[in-house]
Parts: sequence; C-alpha cells; structure tokens
Amino acid sequence: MKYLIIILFALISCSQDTGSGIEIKNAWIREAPPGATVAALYLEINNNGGEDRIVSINTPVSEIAEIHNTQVAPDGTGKMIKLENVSIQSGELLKFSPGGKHIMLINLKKVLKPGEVYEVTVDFKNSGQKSVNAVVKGFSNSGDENHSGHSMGH
Ligand SMILES: [Cu+2]
Repeated sequence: MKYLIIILFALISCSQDTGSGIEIKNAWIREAPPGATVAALYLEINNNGGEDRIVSINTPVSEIAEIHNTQVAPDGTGKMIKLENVSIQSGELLKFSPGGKHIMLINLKKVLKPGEVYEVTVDFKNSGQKSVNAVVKGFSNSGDENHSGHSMGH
C-alpha cells in the first residue's frame, strides 16, 4: 500500500511540473474575416517561478505579434500603445483580455475562422519557450461586446 502511494505521488508531481513555473492558459484569438490584416490574441500567464520577461511571441498565422495596451481617452476613443519588454513578477497572473493588454497579430497570413486552433509560442527570457493552443472565437460568442470597439481599433 505504501508503495502504491509513493507511485501516485510521483505521478502527481510529474503532471504538475511545468519546468519553470510559467503556465499559459485560456488562450484565444478573435476571428479574422477575409481581408482583415490584424487580429487580437488573448491569454493568461501564471508565474509560479521567479520574475521573468516576455522576449517575443510567435504564431503560425501572422508575421508579427506585438504586445499592446488599450488606453481609453476622455472622449471614449481607444488608443493602442505598444509595450516592450513586458515583465511578469513572481506569483503574478498576467492577463491579456479585451479592453486591456492584448497581443496584436499583424500581417495575417490567413483567414481565422471560429473553432480553429493554432499553437502560440511565448519566448521568456529565463524560462525559454512555452507553447499553448489558442482557439479562434467569433465576435458574437467572445463575451465582450462592450469592449469590441476598443480592441478592433487598429
Ligand atoms: Cu492592438
């Protein structure tokens, strides 16, 4: 019995080991109809390791991926600001979500249809490359109608 418990513990430890403490989850891309040149990618990065920094982001669907922040001016219009060298503190949950920080996929190579899944790779300064699957969601079911004007402002 003791032997079995040890094996179970080893299995649990294994499955929870993310290598560096960085975990990327809830990744999704907003659909891009024919003719669109940009799309927004959203995800969450949970850092259970030491302080780290995002070096670059790559996807198979665009030539460029930039980190942007949306700032709403007093007149209500949204403006996007490019962020460089985004750091993530130890214990931080960094969220990219509609109306705030997002990853802008620029020079799209293809049309993005709801339900499609693409592998996104984030390159961290200390933790190296981490990949996650991002699902494409349509405008109607992404649950953020209030902010759609901001994130589509490109
Ligand atoms: Cu943007």
